Amino acid sequence: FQLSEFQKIRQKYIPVLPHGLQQANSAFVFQDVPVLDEIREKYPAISAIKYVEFQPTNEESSIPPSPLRIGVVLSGGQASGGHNVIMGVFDYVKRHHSSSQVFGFLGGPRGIYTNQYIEIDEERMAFYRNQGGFDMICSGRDKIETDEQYANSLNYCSALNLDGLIVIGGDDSNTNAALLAEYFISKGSHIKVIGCPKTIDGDLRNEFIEVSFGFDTATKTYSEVIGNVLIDAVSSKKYYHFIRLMGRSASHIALECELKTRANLVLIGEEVQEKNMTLSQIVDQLATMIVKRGEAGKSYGVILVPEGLIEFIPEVNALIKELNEGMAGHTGLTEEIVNQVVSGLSESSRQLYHFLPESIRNQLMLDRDPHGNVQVAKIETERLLMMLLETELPKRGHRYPFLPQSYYFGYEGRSSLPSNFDANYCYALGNCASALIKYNFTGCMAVCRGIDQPPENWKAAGCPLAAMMHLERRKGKDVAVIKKALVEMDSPCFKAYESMREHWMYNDCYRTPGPIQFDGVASTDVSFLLKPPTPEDL
Ligand code: FBP
Repeated sequence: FQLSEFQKIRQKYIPVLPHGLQQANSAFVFQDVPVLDEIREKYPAISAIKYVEFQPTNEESSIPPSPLRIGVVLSGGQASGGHNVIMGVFDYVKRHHSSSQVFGFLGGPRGIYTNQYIEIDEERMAFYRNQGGFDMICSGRDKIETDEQYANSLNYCSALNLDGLIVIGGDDSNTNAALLAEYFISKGSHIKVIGCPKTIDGDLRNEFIEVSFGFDTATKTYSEVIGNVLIDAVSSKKYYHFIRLMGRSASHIALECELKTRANLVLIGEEVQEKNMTLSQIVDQLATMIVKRGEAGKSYGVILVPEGLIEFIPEVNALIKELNEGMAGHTGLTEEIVNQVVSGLSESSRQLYHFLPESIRNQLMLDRDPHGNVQVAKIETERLLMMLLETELPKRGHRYPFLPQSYYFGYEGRSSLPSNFDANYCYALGNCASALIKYNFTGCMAVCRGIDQPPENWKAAGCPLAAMMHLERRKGKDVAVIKKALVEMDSPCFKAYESMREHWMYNDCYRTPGPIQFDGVASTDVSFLLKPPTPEDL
């Protein structure tokens, strides 16, 4: 397809590299990082890896450069900046040696074990510079799982004579990268495996990963539209807008959008869990706000609902866990299997299952993704809340109109043109991952630290994937996975919201952030997740 004039302008954007990655040669500082015993036992090779930080150096390398051959794969859901990671890899290896080559595995990890790839040449790369989406090589959610898939992955990467493979993915995909690195080492292969932190969800986050790429662009995209809905709400004064926001589990996206827009209320899944709030308590909170606003002459408002909320409601979570156990091993559920699974539920879960509207019941029964996750993107939690409020409000003698409108903002935020932050960040990650491969590091995630600062000052590093892993129950088994970071109740962002919650509920403090800016002061804005609002900002 043809690019728009604006896409062509963005193609010309030159990302800024951190100092530590600007020179041809690098120096390093190493650091030991703790790994859990249960992970060390299962994956001894990758557990021995150290954290390594790049330092600027002017010293020339004594080794003459030889061409590098690197494979890249995009894994899981789209996130703006994926093409810039590849661009960072491409520019790095070509700078290193003009005969270096980059190969893109097609359609996600499946492309590795089925040997589907393309070589990324100058012309193809030029087209995708600073563009959104993953369409250059596409993505997929397949996991490298079976012995045969592991063996094929190694065979095909070896046949391509790769120096390294870069897995650009979320927590599950990087878990897969870790296992692949362990497997390659155990087979005596010299092929390095490096991960890059991708996911709009913002939950691939820990002391080493400050934010995953795509979060900045996605939250800015959603906030633009939420801001527009807020102004519409206060203009017509007749609708309650329920906006569900993508983010599989953690509520980071919803919280960030709330801080950017100041909608009347955001439900935070983690708080619901922490306070053990039942579905009826959540509806109660919403109904109280709606009644009070109605009495103040306001029969309108905007409520943000994270898509992961449903899994945090204790009784729904218990139901989902039981369904997961019951459904493990089944795909393409028939009516007979559904009945069998439902009859195996505990009394309380069965009651809840039958209480839920049929649409939600069906959505809860959808096939899990290859990593065992419930497809929360398909569960219309906002509609469930609307339906329950339609029953609850009359019970409270609510005398004002309640006209709810529902929205789901999800896919439209994952493939936008990357913000300057994501364009720079991803370019740095691609450079960092390639440099790690060049210097023979494996089993690491490419990371940048201090990323609330200007990009030149970011510190690029490789962090052992094993240090991020723990055991978790998936598809009825305990498996080693990278831990997801949820919204913490004592985090600065949550605290900032909590301090304003009551005020934003009843006073319409709406904000319209407008579209993503690529020039001028607003183009360097970083998310609140990186730079939380101060009391003066609120
Ligand atoms: P990743 O974790 O792979 O980045 O994907 C996250 C996500 O965008 C979630 O926010 C959402 O629930 C899910 O993907 C949707 O999955 P799909 O693209 O398969 O519908």
